[in-house]
Amino acid sequence: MGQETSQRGKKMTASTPTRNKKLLAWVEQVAAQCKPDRIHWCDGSREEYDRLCAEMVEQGTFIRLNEAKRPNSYLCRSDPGDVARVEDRTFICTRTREEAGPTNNWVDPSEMKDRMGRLFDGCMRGRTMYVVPFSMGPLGSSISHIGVQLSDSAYVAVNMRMMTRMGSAVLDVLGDDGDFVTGLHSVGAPLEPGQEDVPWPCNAEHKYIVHFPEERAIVSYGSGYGGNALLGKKCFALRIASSMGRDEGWLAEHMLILGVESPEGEKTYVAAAFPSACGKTNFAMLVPPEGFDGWTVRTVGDDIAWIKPQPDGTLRAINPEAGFFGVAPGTSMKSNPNAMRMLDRDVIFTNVALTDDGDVWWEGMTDEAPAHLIDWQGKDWTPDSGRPAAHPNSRFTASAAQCPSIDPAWEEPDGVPISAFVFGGRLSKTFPLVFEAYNWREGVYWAATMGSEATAAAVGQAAIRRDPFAMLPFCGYNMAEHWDHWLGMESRVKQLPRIYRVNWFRRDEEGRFAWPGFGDNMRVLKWIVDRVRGRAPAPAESPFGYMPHYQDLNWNGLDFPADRFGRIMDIDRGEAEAEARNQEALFRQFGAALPEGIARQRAEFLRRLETTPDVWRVG
Ligand code: O2Y
Ligand code: MN
Repeated sequence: MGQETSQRGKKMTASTPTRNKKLLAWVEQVAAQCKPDRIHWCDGSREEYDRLCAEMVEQGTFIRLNEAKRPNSYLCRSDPGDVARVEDRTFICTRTREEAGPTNNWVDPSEMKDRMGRLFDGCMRGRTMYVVPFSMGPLGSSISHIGVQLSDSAYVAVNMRMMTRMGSAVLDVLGDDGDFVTGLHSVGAPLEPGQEDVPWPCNAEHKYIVHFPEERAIVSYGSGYGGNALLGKKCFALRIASSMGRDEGWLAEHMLILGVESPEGEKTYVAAAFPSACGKTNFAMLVPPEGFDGWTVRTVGDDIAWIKPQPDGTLRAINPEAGFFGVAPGTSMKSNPNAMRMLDRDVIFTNVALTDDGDVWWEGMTDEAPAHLIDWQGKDWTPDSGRPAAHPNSRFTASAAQCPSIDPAWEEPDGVPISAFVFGGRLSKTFPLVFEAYNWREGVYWAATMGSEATAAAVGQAAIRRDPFAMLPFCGYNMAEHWDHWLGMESRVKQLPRIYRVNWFRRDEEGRFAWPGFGDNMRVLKWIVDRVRGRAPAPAESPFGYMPHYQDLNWNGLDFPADRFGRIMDIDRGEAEAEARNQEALFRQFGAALPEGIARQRAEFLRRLETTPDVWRVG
């Protein structure tokens, strides 16, 4: 089990499980600043995990679930004021404001360090500081990178064990001189001597999620929740890693990775990016519908992809994470049977509801809600309470290894070869079910301009909330430069994947979803695979891009006549023009940083629309 030292001004030497000079010096410096009562070096063992969970049960942070129904699983309720990522408190502290770009919050790095210095002084008093060494990506892979998080939260330590490769083995890889990304985290709630702790300590007044990309450093204060506190995820694997990728010629993207296997055993890997609330985890774990005998979809990752150009001209990708921190509400046997089976055991649930027999429940898990629950705030709940039983952002943390659809190559150190990129948003109109960009540059343009409608309430009226590459809150540098980095791949990668846009959320004249979604998305996925494998029939050429004809999709097992297909594929020229004009506001923000290549693609799209009929229909 990991090593613990009591901190009374002691120097750390013999008792530490590493001789890494940078790490020892940093731990000592942080301990002197934050003044924890104890330091615990996490070894990542099962014993350590069980002990920390048992301590959190004792402390009232965790509730152990019914062992017969949900073995080795826990429910945790956060503070009601600490339930999600805090984008307005997230900062990219590059040397200049321009380097962070107009879509990131920026503060001068030295000013931010002064602010953090004041907040972190003594902030771990009365607590244990956990030293959490972790690898993003398989240990020893040339695509992987190491981080160390110092945190005063045991919840963070146990979640990091599931979400990353964590513990002693990482220190072995790090060696005496290896480098790593630093992640300093405090819940910002020091304890006075004798002061009783609360189940979910956090700081109501100050929250800061700060990145120093040039120094490969993360500092997080005041929140214990999700992406604010599990620093390997959004902070490292996206914000810091995107900056590393820009400097080193690779990509850190907010993308799932899945592998489609044909009945003949041919495997095609696809990476896909969607804004939130588009069913990303469901797509990553898709179960093909009836009529797709012999076809399977395997999961490599559900959230983040690190993608590197290879000497052989391909792009290969890894999932840097080792677990899933998925949204619980809406997850059901219908929407995602693989996720439901993954959650049978060894899960940490955060902010879901508790059933009377010690199990969990959330909105959408079953058609009918149980007659009585304890809600995410610990209050009695009945179906007529008029409020959700689980918080809409409630989560499960589960190890990827226990996902039934996990791909056999998910831990392959060299990653998997990516043949297609898929981008999508939640849009009730204008965008068809699927199209393939005419070329790489156009694909980058379609990814840069993606987004979802701001509200579902006013269907057809809502404005598009742009979320370029689904990276708006996650790009560690100027977003316009990110687009340029993608454009630059054209000259650096010989076997460029094709790029697709999909829209599962188009609505019909009555305002209902026009596409069944979930497993039926396989019909679109198979067309994409057929295209990249060169076996799809010649597609139609639309103003957006290449599109399948009705007969190019496999309709086995689904009654979806050609006229319905026509209605989710047709293009209204007026709407398309309005879309192109609307993109101008997005582009204008970036001023001179906007890549020429992106502006040109928009102009070309507008030119194509000049000769488009009022309603373009796939023949
Ligand atoms: O609210 C949080 O802290 C979690 S955010 C999150 C978690 C898992 C996967 N994606 C996301 C996201 O915001 O994209
Ligand atoms: Mn995400």
